[in-house]
Amino acid sequence: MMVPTRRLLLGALAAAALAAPAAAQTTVTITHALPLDSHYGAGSQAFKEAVERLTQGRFRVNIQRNDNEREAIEATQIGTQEFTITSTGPVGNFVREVLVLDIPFLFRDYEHARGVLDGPIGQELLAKFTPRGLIGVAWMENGFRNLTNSRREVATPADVQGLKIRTMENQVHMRAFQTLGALPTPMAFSELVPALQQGTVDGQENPIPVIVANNLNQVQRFLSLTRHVYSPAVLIANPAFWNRLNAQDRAAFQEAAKAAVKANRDRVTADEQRGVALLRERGMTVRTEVDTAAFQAALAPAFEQYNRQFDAALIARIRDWKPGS
Ligand code: EAX
Repeated sequence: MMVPTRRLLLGALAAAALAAPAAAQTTVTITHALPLDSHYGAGSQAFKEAVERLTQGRFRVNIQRNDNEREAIEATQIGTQEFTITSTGPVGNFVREVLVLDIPFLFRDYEHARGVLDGPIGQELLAKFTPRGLIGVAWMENGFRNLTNSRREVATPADVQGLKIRTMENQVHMRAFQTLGALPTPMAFSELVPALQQGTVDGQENPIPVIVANNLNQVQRFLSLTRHVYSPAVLIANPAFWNRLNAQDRAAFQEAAKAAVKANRDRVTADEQRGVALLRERGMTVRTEVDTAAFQAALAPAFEQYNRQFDAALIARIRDWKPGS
């Protein structure tokens, strides 16, 4: 029998390679409301890098910006995109149980918030997404929200009275600002800057990472570090896409989600450290000392309402969380 020459062998392999279908590559889309150079962008890029590496390029991640978070959640629900990173602002309209997370002054600091969301409570709340036609993949972070406006410095609840404040499409936030005597106007993030430029609203509230990433210093003069709400974000997936993944690929996407959470939180921490100085450099008047106790006292009627309206036991579990508990 004739021994095949090396050339014949390589020829056969090349033919076989040409015949074998290239490993099919699937492109998945993830959106978020903020630019790539932001705490959401840091998360989505870490997600992209890990998905493409862990699936040997069988999946490619396409990152897009959609600054209407409610629309992005709907698109993920119906499957015109596979993933979105969104604040919990509009999520309560889809998964009511999540609304408790937006109660003002519920979280003491980042350790408290991250500890609760990374623990059993966080998992319990992620599981509430499934019956609503969404997959809650992982808790990410937007940050502690602070008040900005173009009218006056704010240090006490009295300073908020009568201000027209843009809020997210979130009934918990709207009730809080109504209770403080402000005039809350809910709108999508996509409408915020024009509304501030045209004076439709006087102010808005967002974490320092959002104010920095979107140059809100260009349309707002005063920033007060009210830290009145810890704003979680969440990575959501389309159920049909997620359930179609085999176990190995789903594990790869979950691993990538962990990388996204770490990159996102690290960026929030960095932005919090540099934010005040940077925004002062950009011309904002920043008030770091705010009468938090007075804000909490002024919100007492709202807290009573939240306890009646939502799961009071869950609110207490969150409030009483301690490291290691
Ligand atoms: O999630 O709408 C908001 O103010 C959010 O903080 C922003 O879209 C980032």
